[in-house]
Amino acid sequence: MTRVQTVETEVAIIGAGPAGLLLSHLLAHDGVESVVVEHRSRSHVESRIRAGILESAVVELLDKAGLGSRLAEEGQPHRGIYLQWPGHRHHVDFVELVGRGVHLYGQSELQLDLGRARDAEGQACYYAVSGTALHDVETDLPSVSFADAEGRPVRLEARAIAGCDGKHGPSRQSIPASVRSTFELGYPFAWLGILAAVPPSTDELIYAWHPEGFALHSMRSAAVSRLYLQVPVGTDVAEWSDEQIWDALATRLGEGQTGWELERGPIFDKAVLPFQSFVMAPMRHGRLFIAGDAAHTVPPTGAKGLNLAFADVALLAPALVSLLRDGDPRLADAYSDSALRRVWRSTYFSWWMTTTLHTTGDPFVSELQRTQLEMTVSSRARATALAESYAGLPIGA
Ligand code: FAS
Ligand code: PHB
Repeated sequence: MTRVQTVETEVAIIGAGPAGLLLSHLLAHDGVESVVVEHRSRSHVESRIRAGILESAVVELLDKAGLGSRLAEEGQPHRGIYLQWPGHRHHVDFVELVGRGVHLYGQSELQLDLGRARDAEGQACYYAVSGTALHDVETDLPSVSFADAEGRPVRLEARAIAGCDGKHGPSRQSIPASVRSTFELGYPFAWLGILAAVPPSTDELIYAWHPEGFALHSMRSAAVSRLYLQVPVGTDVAEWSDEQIWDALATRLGEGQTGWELERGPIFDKAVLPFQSFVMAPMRHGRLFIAGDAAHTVPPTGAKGLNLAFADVALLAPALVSLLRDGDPRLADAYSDSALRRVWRSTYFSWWMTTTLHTTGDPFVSELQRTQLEMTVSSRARATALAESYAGLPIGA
């Protein structure tokens, strides 16, 4: 019978994604120790292609935490976005409207920065674990058990558990069903996303409504474009040849855009990204605190998923420091309500962007969508509301 190795720490963090690693970093800077437990390999976690847009408050948070140097060098500041429909393209200038923009910086780059920062501070992190289970979350001495990469049983004894394990992790289920409320909204479409070795055909993101379906032109660098197109739910990426993808993108982004052409190039990554909106409340039960996709997921149209995860952590870190270092439970008691206020605002904005820009095939809805877009680009008040939500509110607002 293999002896169980017992490890003691203050905070057991489940998940080495952006939420888990940022939380360990912020806790360490305030003298609270943590151990991170991750069930995928480090190379897998760092290779995932995901988000690209960072709100200005998140950029400030990362910079203040000493994580902003590569972001400052390689991240691209964007003033705003283009909203378009056939024959119309309008730039919404967030900086002019609300005094702040966004940064374009791939989540995979951020994951590398976070991993290196944690290495430099000797962060304890178990990768490639299995059988993660949470215990005694309603007591002051909760624990997490798992088998390490070599299959050896480990029990992590802590004073709090942070569930940063994404939408498929075990933390969510560790809040009793009698306590837990879940809210879910499905969408009848998904995105087919590509990475292509071709310079972007635009300086800032283009969100395009088109009768054949939505398209988004984003980017990762001066040499790599990131593009998405609306596809039916359940689409298999193998159904789309590279030529069909480029043809659809060229139509949806280019129709009626005189003098503009979409540059094509070799596609080196493509995947179908499902759409779902999900919120779980509360985001705290006893000594279990949930952050990031473990508590909520939003469709990517509003570029909110990653930003919400960081906003949760920006609230959770000081709450845990106050509770565990200073014995003051007030921020921890307020964490769930404070986090959920921003979660629902971002969920609403993601729903608004998604339902405004994705075609349903219903001509009546198409007229409403086109009108919504026209009103947004022709009314300063409406454009300001969009800018405020997309560029993001101050964290804690
Ligand atoms: P994550 O899911 O990133 O991390 C959770 C971690 O927990 C993972 O590493 C997982 O392996 C680990 N874990 C799970 N179960 C575990 C267990 N039992 N034991 C131990 N560890 C466990 N957001 C945007 O803003 N824009 C986008 O374009 C965008 N595109 C996306 C594309 C895809 C395919 C996906 C899945 C998400 C996308 N998102 C996007 C959202 C995404 O960026 C998330 O919001 C962000 O990764 C959330 O970070 P975390 O909460 O840390 O969760
Ligand atoms: C991206 O660059 O991956 C991206 C940008 C904006 C979105 C979604 C994804 O709304």
